[in-house]
Amino acid sequence: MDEILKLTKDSTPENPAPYPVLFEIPTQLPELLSILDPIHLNYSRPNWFSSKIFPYDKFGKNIYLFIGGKGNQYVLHKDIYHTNAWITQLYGQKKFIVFPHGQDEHLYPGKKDVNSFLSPINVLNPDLEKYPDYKKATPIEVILEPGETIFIPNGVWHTTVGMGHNISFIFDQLNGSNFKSWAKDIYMLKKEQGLQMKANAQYAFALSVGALCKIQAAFGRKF
Ligand SMILES: O=C(O)CCC(=O)C(=O)O
Ligand SMILES: [Fe+2]
Repeated sequence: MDEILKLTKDSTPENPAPYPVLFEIPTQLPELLSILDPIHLNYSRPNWFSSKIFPYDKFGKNIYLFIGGKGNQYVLHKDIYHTNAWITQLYGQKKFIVFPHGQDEHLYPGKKDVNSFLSPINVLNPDLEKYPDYKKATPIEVILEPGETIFIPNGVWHTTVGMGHNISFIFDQLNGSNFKSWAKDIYMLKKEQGLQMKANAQYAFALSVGALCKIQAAFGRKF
């Protein structure tokens, strides 16, 4: 941790630290969990991922600590599995560049599989000869300050740029609003890799856990 904090503190746009440096909090930094209680911070409910039936680090259920520095840049992407993301800035500033829905054709996503969630465009220096339609894209930029949270709805393209040394707390959300897209991704990602049996098994898992969460919610469980 000391080494990572030093590397990210010394990061410059010309010589950026490796990014992202991330920790899966429940497994790698469990001592933080008592400080981050409740995880949902009272603003992100219901979240079916709060159920133990979903394993960590699978199917989009993540609770991360991200550490970055000045000039660190994330890839332009939309979150895999159509999860919603809640990102809270704990320390330092990070710029978010977000593309409201309906701009996919300006962002040149990959054709299939995981690549369809990734764009080749460097938003700080777009290659307009190669990607001319990017000119039509209309991003929104916002600098997240310590103590602020940004909500990235599922399917929204986004990326980040570190303004200086910074730490963020990130978790994903699944509920009735994105369940169908989540289940479809769980199926399609395996199918497009040619793993039909695995796709079927994962889809069966997705439908069962979705049905279970809906039933439990009907019986009053607060996710
Ligand atoms: O905080 C960042 O740099 C980006 C995080 C993000 O978009 C993600 O984890 O999906
Ligand atoms: Fe993301």
